[in-house]
Amino acid sequence: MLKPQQNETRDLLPLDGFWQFSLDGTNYDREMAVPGSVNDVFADSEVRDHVGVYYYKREIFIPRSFTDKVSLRFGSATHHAVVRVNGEEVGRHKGGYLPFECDITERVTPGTTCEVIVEVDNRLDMTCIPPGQIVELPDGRLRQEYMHDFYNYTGIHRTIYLVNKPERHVCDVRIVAGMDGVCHYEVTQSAPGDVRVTIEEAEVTGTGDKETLTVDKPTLWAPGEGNLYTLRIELLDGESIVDCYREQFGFRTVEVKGHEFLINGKPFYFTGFGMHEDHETLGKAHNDVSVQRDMELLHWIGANSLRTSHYPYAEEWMDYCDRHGIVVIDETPAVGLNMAVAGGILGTTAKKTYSPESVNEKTQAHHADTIRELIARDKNRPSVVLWSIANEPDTTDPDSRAYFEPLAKLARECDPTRPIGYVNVMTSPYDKCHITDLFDVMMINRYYGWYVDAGDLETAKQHFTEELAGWVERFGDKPIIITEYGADTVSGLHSLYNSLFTEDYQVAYLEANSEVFDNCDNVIGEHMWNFADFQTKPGYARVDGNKKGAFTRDRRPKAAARYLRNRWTNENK
Ligand code: GCB
Repeated sequence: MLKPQQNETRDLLPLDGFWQFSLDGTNYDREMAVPGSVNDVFADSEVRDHVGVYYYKREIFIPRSFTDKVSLRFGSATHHAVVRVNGEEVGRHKGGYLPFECDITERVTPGTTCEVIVEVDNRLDMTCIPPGQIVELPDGRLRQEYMHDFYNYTGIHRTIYLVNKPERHVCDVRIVAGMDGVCHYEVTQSAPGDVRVTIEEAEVTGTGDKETLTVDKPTLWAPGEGNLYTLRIELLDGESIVDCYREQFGFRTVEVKGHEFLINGKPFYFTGFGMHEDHETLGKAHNDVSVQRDMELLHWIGANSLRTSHYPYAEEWMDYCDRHGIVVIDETPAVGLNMAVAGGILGTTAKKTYSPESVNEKTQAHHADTIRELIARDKNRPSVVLWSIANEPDTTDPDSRAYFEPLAKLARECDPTRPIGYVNVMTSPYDKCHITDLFDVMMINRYYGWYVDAGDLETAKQHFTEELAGWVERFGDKPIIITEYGADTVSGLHSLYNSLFTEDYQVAYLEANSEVFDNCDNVIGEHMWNFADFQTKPGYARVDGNKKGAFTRDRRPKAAARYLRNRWTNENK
């Protein structure tokens, strides 16, 4: 799905600001800011603890100039949305972190107002990605349970745009451009007609919906070098331009060869973090300056990459990565498909994960939708080098294969140009996992020295080294990225004795883990968990959230941040 844009043929108006807000759809006695998470805003806990639908209402003006195809375009609504204009449903969407668009042309009159109501539902059940369960408590209250540890923030988290685009318009474009300067594009139009496609910086032009353009000695997009080109698509009616759309892209090549990950033919070593869209008060709301701050800190620390754990991030975030040469592992919202892991790494319940009562065919169908929608959104981004189709699913259950095999196939069909992977959980090592062979890269989350061998880093190193040797023996032709390793750390807490939760222990833990990675040739990347401390679900045994950040939640560096900066900037890891 294309991002909306303003240009010579298209117009858009952001609908950010205060909307009327209600928990029952009749009594709009509150206001709620868009974009924003609803949970940390109100002083009482009625909104915070609500399990169900939140109603947003606003009168909007349709400008007189909006006479063509008019739509409402949402960056995301977490987790489900029904959109009504003047009382009529104009669209609905399932899934909390991907965009959707509702055509409202027939419902509105340019130059007049209309009433927009957005019903945002925060409930997660087993058909959802991520999955969850609603438990009815003895006193009739509802409690939302889920199998991931981060807080289930809800709301309209990204900008809503009122969009006007020509009746005949560019629906989509797919661009594949390699380091050889060859750019294949494929335009989808809403109705057939003439087209002119130009790479603006190189002044090469094509006249078909599907063609190949060549740029002589292009300036490559590369890690740390966000060199972008612009593909301008013009739909023509004789001499006149009826629609125009500009899509940025980069010339770069990504390839997995043996146990190496090559970007533009050169071995790439990932340094960086699994992250979260998570901030005090904002929750999961997108905010440009917060993204910019995080990116500046990534640059400072010497990180060249990140994983959008555990859901697709805002498009503005991805644009930033494209512009600044930050390498991205792009993850679907499929986190918590694991009945044995209760939020963190080790749980107690041993229910079967894949069954009609838990992760089932409907979950799989929706999981497939999230793969399609994610790839449709981010397919042209040079920053994206690898798709992660799930985080820490149960893959010890033989039924995991029937669940994942079609999804891996689908991801490859949606994008034959990028490698694919999934992120493996500690309880599913090389001799128990049923799906590793379906993927190009092994991504593994390991907590030796924290959830196991806590406080005993010598044993942790030994166990981790042994496990890596097992992976290499069995799947030695594939690269390994350590997508999580980390230790909860209370900023300001110190000890001479490497006590858990101290800054000293976090540094010692990172040192020990780094030693293990450095001794394994297949390891081609390290993403510490997590970039910053983040909020976790209520009722979960954490002191005000997950404290594994290299930075605190307000982005102050812990000692670990300086350790990583030293490692990642000096050793050129
Ligand atoms: C994991 C999960 C991550 C958790 C982390 C932890 O394995 O992938 O979402 O936050 O462990 O800190 O427990």
